[in-house]
Amino acid sequence: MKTLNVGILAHVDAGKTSLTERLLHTVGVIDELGSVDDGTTRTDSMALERQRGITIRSAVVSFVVGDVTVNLIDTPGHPDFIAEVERVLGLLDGVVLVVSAVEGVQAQTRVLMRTLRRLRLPTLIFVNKVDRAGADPDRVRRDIAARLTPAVVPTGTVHAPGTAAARCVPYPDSDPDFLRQLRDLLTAHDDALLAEFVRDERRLTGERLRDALAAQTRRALVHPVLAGSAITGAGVADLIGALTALLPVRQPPVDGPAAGTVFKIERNPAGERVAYVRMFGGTVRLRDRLPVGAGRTATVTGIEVFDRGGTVRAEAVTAGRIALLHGLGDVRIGDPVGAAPAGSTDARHFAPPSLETVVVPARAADRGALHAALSQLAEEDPLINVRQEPTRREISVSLYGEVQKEVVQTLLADRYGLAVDFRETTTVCVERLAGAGAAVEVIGVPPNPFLATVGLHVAPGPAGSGVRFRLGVELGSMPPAFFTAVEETVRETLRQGPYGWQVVDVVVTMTHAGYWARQSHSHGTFDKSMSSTAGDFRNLTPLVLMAALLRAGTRVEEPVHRFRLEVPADALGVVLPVLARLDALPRTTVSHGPLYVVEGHVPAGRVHAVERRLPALTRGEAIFESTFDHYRPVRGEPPTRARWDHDPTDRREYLLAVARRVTGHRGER
Ligand SMILES: Nc1nc2c(ncn2[C@@H]2O[C@H](COP(=O)(O)OP(=O)(O)O)[C@@H](O)[C@H]2O)c(=O)[nH]1
Ligand SMILES: [Mg+2]
Repeated sequence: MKTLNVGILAHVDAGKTSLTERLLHTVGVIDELGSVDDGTTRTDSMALERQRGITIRSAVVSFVVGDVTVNLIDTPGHPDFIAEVERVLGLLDGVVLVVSAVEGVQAQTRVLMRTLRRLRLPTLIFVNKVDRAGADPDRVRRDIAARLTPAVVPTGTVHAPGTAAARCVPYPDSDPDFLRQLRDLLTAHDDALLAEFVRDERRLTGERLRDALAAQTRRALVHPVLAGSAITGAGVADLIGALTALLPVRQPPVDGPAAGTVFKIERNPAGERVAYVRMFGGTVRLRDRLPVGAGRTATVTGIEVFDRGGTVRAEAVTAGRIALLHGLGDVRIGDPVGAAPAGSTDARHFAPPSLETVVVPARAADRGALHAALSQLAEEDPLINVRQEPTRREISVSLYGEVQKEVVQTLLADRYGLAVDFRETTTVCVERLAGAGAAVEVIGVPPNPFLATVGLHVAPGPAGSGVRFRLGVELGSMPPAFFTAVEETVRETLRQGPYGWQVVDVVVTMTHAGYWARQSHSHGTFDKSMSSTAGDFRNLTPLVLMAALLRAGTRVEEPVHRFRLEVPADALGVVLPVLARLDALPRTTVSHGPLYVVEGHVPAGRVHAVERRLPALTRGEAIFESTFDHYRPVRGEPPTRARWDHDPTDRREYLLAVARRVTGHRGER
């Protein structure tokens, strides 16, 4: 069977969940249309999602169009849950980006489109809510071309926008304006098409141009813009047609080795962990025993596939499809199932959480239960990155924002009966290298206490490149397990640089490697005092790396958001000084009739303060949106982060030991 995995992405409230529900209804999977406002949709199934009317976790529903199984993945639009979007991007064949016909392009729309373009993910744009008062599909299309991408083409027209009777009518192939628009856009990306046009204009018929539109959409070169309403259903049948006509439907090989990726973890009511797996190749059958990453294997004890708005038990799941697999044990999001899918990476598309806070149980006796509960929540949402500070035993989590914080609080109360409070939210900084540096410790040369030689060189990498580890020595010069120990320890150590923050965008090269081969006493027992073990490399690597980092020098950088603020014109005078006091720097201020639109940058740590102040200053009429934009060096004394125990060794001891060596009697080398 052919398959198509489509993500529904948008700014919060553009109508993703309503559209998903409407699509299920239109294809006949559900008889009753659920509503976000009544808390009855298929995809907002968590109690909290229904109460709040926002999507927190991605959800999968499935239906069949012709001979194609379509899996739809509804995603959260609130920036606090961007990690959830990130986790599904790698499994999509295409995307429907929803834009409201009333609000138009919003902050998160731009963040998403930038990423979709970078990933070259085929994307249809759906202008939703054409029925709502104030809908202006033409303005929104111009907005899309100006602020998202010029490579767009509307495929129809909207009659009576802004009324319940709004209708969407596709342009016929006989419409000369439509054909001219298609021709201009499509020939810009296809020289063969352009040559055909130059040779004989009449050869570019409506049919020829529609084929070219599909081909270029599948290559993510252009983006058709459709319109409609999730509430009235206008335009939705055309959207369904466009899914299979314009997005890349696939028929992956079902024989060959099974290969899939875990993208979501859930616990069922019995407490059992269930893994959402996107299959990229082969077939997984019930009771198959499969590798599941990190050298472990597991036996599949249950398979459910998505069907008609729910899930059904199945004997097998084949390439292209999504399934719930039972029995995989401790798998984590991102783990492979079977063979690792080709080209899979753990690449980051969006910024990591920029805030953190200490979680305090209402009753001190609940601390153990709280740590266990947060660790379970971290299975679903690994980026909350639960940590416990060793001396005061405080538990801390990383967050994107205040809404996510409330969600964590409510989940702890609802699922685990734990009442918690939060300490003040603080900003998570990063460390970036100021230059290059190197250090080496040689086996058998005091004061190196470990049976290992490790030399490391560190240098700044390009922005966004993360941590890259390279070998500057022969791979055959040591057993592979020792190299693995060094690389894993390098990545672990970089989570806390000299100031305690994650070191980003760094290239680490192993310049020296050495070990003592396994020695035995004459009577045959293993002599540990003369034989290197992986432990020697794990112990020595942080010392060498930290010395190299200190020599290179690191700068602490803080996250900065880009903001967009709409304020009533008469409130601008009181708002601007408050922004200035909160370090929010306006770059442009443009008047739009009765409103001013202010755009600029604000430190992530100040966003919440700005949001809190605005309602009182603007009679509640301000609209403030912000998304992460970049890191910038902190001014003044760099903040040091408390040192946590997520690795077993005491960092401060490392630092002191290393600092002593760097300045020690052996001098620079
Ligand atoms: N009038 C109108 N309202 C809509 C439409 N689509 C969604 N809504 C409303 O917009 C709000 C947000 O919808 P929702 O589906 O939760 O958006 P999401 O955050 O993108 O998932 C809800 O109150 C919906 O009833 C539409 O096409 N027309
Ligand atoms: Mg939603």
